[in-house]
Amino acid sequence: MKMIFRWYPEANAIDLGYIRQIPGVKGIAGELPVAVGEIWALDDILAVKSQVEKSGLRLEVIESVKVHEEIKLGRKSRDLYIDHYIATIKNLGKAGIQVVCYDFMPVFDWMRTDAERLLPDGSTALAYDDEVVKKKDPLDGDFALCDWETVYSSNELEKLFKCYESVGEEGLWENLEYFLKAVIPEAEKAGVRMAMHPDDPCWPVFGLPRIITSEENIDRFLAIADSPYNALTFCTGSLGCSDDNDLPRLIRKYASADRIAFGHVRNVKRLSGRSFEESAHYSKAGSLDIVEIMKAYYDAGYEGYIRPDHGRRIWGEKGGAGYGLYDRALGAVYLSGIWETLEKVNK
Ligand code: CS2
Ligand code: MN
Repeated sequence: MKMIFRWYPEANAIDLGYIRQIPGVKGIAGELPVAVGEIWALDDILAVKSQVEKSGLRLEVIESVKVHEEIKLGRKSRDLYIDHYIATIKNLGKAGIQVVCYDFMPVFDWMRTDAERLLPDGSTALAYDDEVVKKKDPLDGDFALCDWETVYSSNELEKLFKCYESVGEEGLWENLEYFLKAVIPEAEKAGVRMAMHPDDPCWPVFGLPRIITSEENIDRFLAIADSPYNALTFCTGSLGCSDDNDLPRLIRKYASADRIAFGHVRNVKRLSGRSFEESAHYSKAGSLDIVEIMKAYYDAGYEGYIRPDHGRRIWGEKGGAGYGLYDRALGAVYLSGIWETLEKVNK
């Protein structure tokens, strides 16, 4: 298992030197500030890579290369954006990148109703309240945490929502298949494993289809291109929003078949109905058994990348919701500690 840490190269980026000080962390999952749909230039990738390497860390994983909405909608211009996507993957391969995390969620990525839910210990975390979502008209905006609100005007959003109505779930599957049939053979040649991130949360939100949500659907996704280059970013926090997903069993199943290229390990506390809040990584803080999760990776002989996922805001830290330094660092060390214990007791 190779422990890494997500890092964004932004103006107030977390100091790479600090990340290097987290015991056990060997590299980062990085990205470039390139607009969705544009080609990532090889020189720009190499520049970030050398910046990371100067700090004593490795850059072998990219999170993420976003898929253009035209591809997910299956519109005419998708071929152009797929060509751009492939060009990016080729450049990443040339730079020695091993894994690319991406997702296929329509319109927006992870969805929460609350960016600063106060937890009993005084920390704050991201939370999702199903009652709020049910009552909400997404076009009213005012969700604490959605990129999509700032990326699209409400007019554009309205049009997008309409378009997805006619695409529906089966249409989204067809568009995914079209994308994978074009991209996976090229990713194979480039030596880059494509690692699909599940939908977060793992159910349709605001009537938009979401398909990477369950064992049945993950099986269907993996069968579209039966190759280790068509793989998963197995995110326990996303799939763990629903207790229908037996995470340790799924990890054993997909890791032993070599279909997990990247693991996101974090905890989530399921509340009533479909509501949940993010918690510390520590098992007792949430609903997931993190030891069983790490044991499943260990037993499957997993040699891929793992990172802690969203953290709470603790110790007065400000900035990036879910992506501060402190709580994610605690998560990384906790996961490495479990792994070290498994190695020792199994010697
Ligand atoms: C998220 C996502 O849960 C997560 O890991 O932070 O934003 C994830 O990086 C994307 O869905 C991948 O495309
Ligand atoms: Mn994740």
